[in-house]
Amino acid sequence: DGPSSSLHFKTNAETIRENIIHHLMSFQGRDPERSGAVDISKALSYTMRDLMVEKWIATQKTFYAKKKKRVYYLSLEFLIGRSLLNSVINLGIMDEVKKAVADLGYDLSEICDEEEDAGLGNGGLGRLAACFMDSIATLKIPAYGYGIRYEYGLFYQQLVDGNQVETPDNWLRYGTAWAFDRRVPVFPVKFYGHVTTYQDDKGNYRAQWVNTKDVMAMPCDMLIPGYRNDHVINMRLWTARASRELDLSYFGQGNYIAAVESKVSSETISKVLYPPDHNLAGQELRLKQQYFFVAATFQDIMRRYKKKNETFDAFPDHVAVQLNDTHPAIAIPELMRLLLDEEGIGWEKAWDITVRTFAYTNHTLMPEALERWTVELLGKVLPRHLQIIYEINHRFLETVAQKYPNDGNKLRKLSIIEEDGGKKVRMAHLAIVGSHSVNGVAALHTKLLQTRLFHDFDKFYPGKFNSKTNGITPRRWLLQANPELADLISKNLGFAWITNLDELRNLEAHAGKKTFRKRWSDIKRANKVRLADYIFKETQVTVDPDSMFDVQVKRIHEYKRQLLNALHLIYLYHHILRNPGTNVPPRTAIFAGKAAPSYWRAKLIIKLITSIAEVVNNDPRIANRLKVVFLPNYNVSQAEIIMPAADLSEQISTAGTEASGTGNMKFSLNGALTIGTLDGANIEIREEVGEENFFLFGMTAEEAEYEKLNPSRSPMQICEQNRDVYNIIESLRNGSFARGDKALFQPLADSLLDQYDPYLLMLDLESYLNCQNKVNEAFLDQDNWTKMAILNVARMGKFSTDRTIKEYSEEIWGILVEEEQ
Ligand code: DL6
Repeated sequence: DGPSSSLHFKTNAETIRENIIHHLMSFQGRDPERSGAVDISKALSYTMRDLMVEKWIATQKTFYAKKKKRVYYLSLEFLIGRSLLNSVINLGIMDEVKKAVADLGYDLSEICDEEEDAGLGNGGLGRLAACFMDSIATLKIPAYGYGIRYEYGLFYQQLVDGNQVETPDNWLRYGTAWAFDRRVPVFPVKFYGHVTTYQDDKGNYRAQWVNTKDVMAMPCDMLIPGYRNDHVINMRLWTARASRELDLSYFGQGNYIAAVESKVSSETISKVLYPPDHNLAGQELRLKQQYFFVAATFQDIMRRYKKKNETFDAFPDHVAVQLNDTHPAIAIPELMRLLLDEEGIGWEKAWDITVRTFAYTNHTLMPEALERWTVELLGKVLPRHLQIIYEINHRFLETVAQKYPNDGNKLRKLSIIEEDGGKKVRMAHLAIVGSHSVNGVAALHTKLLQTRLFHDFDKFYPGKFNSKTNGITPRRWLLQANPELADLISKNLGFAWITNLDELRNLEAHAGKKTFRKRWSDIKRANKVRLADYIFKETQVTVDPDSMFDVQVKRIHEYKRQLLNALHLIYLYHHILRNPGTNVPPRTAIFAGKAAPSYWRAKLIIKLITSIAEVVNNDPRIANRLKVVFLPNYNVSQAEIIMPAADLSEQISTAGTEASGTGNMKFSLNGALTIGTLDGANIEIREEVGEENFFLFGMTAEEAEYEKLNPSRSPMQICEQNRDVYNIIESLRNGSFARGDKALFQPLADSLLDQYDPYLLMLDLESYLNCQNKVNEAFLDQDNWTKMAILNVARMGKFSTDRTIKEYSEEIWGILVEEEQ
């Protein structure tokens, strides 16, 4: 843990302390004697940023000097969380910083807790992008992240009478130390207007997009340090600014208020992150956000490219663009527009350059999440792009018709334009046609993309589809979140696992040692005590650290089946009441997660869970053998407390619905055992950890698909055949959990009894209940449970984003990752 080299001040505890004091006084105007944790937190963050700047400048120079190709990772979401502790760890100066902070009278964890989360993402997709940035920096890949600097991140969730209430997440209220707001380069972004043509000096007709309303994009740079490698990469997030401070035309009319209104309206573009996840927002502002960051990013890419190149022939050899879902897919017609209209390149050549530049990652199998913009809206906001999309589609459908003559159905299925029910642009089709690579995020997900959602495309473009199983960064999700466990591992295996997660395999040899298991379970218990304290602080519920911590944390969505988990808790409640002598181990069921504000059914599921908690936690007959907790406002820093403390990880989505999941990996890497279905990356986790160390239940994706069409049993029949199941459903209908209100949870009971439940809860329920019984039995043998937990951790090497990013880099971006010596 020695101090880092090549810094512009020596990083020992004393200089760090001096720098903190310097920042306190010179930038915050605070008296060090009277400063509190908030002030110190900010001053320490600025000190860390100072340390990163020099490395960051040096890193950018290495890109210019030797690396040919750069990667641009375009994402509308980066769910970063906190950065302070991460930067201390990645800079490798933990001991020095701890001492500097202690000399000022504080504990580092207390200082780190003052930082606001940067919640610039909804869930898995945004958090994956943040983990990718860490691995890209650690592997020294010449890449940049590009996105939007939302003024308001994902909403803040409160629980009022057990119901979700949203309030704005004003994370920039007191500024952030991690971002540099820059004045250059600033780029105009055009909207609306119309398209004319003119003849250029070579006599060719060129399109011109005129009479537009422009908004300026200002860059804000966030520094992302690699793990102890002196490498710092850049994430450029754009802020919208009015193109002129005030629109002067209004002044002519003497209308000052209208001038200010017009400024505010331009600047709303980067105001707020859209909260629906797995659902299409469809609003004009969302489309404008997408084009805004894409257009600014491409002006930046072009600026950088043109510094070194005269023509565009080599563009795809210098530029790789990864589209994180279809949110940035408007980049495809945008690059075409720049090449055709601004650079005067012919269509074929421009198209060849475009396709070789782009690669697209799909993150969902939910049909309702696939983006479709109405032709009307797209034509209004981006008229030139609509023309280009039509032309792309026209030429694409010609090639389809060549391959499948006289097959109108094929044309209809593959077309970028959906014709029925009002014309719409299918952004996923545009992304597939305009990219040279399309990847899913786990093996099953990719297979289902190829066989179901995009079957015709897979046939049409053999070899274009490929799989890149997601991962998580071990720096944040083990080293930072679970320092005691990380320490135990490092003491036994050395430090190599931090950048080569496969090294964890060597833990297997320790799983058989009693003293090692004892140390392991002591650490788990300490993490559970920490979570229990946090739960008490947030909810005033006391939980027993010796009970099984059974955790489901993720966005609330029907397909993720928090309701199935709730049904099991009702079963357990009934079971304990009926069998006071039963030897089921005490259990604490912990939930957290946000529901999209307009997703009423998801919100009703939250209400059900909080209502079960109210009944169960206050029933003296239960005598603390079951507790239910819903933690409000799930975010990255809360996840860092939860993951290390879990015994059981609930990964129970209907098979064939969850693209990958990454929470499943975080839990397993922290020594929780999984109860799960054969869905997403669960399948690969089970393959790695061994089926004997995984609690499997439920249908396969094939069976689920078949059951949806040909149900073997109706929910009613299941109720009739199984008394326990009947009692569970009945308690939803008779108001037991709703203070007697029979109507409250009726919609949930109805959905369960509905013949057409797309998520098949009832068909998986018995298998789930049986599997939970096996979990109970297994938990009674604590020593064996610990052995299984150790083996889980030992076999998680595959799920590092270092592996994922290496695959993207070498197989999609064409950049070899240098092995560090
Ligand atoms: O790939 C990251 C993550 C997956 O692990 C989850 O399984 C998947 O649900 C999530 N997808 C989204 C989709 N949003 N949209 N569109 O968040 O991606």
